[in-house]
Amino acid sequence: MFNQLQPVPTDPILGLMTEYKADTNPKKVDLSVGVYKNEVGNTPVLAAVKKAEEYRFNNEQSKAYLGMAGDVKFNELMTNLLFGESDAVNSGRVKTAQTPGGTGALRVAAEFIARCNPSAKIWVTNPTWANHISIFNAAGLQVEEFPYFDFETMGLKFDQTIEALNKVPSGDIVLLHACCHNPSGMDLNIQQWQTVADIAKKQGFTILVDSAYQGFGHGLNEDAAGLRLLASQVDEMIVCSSCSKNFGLYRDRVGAISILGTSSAKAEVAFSVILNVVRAIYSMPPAHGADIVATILSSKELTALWHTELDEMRTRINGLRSFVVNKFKEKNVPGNFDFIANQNGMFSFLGIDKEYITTLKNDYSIYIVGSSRVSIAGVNDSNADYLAESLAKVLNK
Ligand code: PLP
Ligand code: TYF
Repeated sequence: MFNQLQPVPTDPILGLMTEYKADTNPKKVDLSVGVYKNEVGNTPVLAAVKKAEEYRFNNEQSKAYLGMAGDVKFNELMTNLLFGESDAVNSGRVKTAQTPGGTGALRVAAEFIARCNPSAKIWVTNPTWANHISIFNAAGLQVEEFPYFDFETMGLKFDQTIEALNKVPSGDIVLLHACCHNPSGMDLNIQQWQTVADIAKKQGFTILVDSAYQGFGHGLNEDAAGLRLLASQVDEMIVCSSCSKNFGLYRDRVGAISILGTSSAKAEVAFSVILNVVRAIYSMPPAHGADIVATILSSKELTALWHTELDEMRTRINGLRSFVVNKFKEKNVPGNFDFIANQNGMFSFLGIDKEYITTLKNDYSIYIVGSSRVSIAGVNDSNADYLAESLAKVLNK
């Protein structure tokens, strides 16, 4: 049965992560996977998480099954974190289910969309996180791209975005990144969110917001402003969220799917379909990580500690953005990289050709995704000179 199988290439980002780990060069630099790193290149467990884990260790009463929606308290707290003070939430139009990570949320969303409309097309930004395409294809849905990032200006091509969205029909889905767009770092401003909301209402398509970096751009509320604007104006939407980055719970697999329905009753029906999808994939999500998030968000003291730690991560990344631009100038890296300082979250494109990226990996042990996407958090005081000098050498050759 297995004999006719052909090997499938690994995920290009996770594959680089493995190659980096195996590299013995002491000067190696990892700018590949989107994992926050501190000044010494580590990804420590947050202190708020450690405290919540200690509390859980001492207070956990049972490991009996939870339901398909997972931890009810977590779901309520995540709804509030995402949607804030909202009429949609207050009127019972939002329902949230805990999922195994943001990826799990997206996979459940894909199956849910296929139940709603098996011929729905999923419109994604060009470019987008490569896994988006795999996830929706895996549910049998067709994925189409709309123009978003402009490699000429290293900014948005919003005129073309509008033009394309004006042709998306009712019954299709438009997938937007809530903030910290992966891979470009270029986000919509609030006027642009409003423009998209107006087009969605006119055309009748449904928006799916992927929120994987809330708190990493400008702040918890600021980073949810676009999705909150939509929730206050559209009839229906889907939100997939991840606690991997903002709670540093990557391997614990914590996320959620939220749906906004036209009424509380309609949302209830849609939610029953979501739970049915969940039942046929994994029955119910793992408890640990969601309990940690719920413990943090229901304690004033732990929430304050988490805010401090999240602010620290965001401030470090934003500081690194200007630091990198200045370092590249100081070391005479050819080209203008000023745009890096104005983008959000973990990622930016360097906009350099693939051959340079291969040389940087093979000759300098500097790991960058083939698209030229760099994860800014991988830069620190100890490797910045080496990175900029190597880049200058390679690009000047
Ligand atoms: N969506 C985007 C845009 C991402 O960058 C990621 C990756 O971290 C995810 C979703 C999924 O996150 P996870 O499954 O690790 O929670
Ligand atoms: O884009 C990234 O680097 C993160 C991490 O299959 C990631 O989103 C990458 C690939 C993947 C899962 C997570």
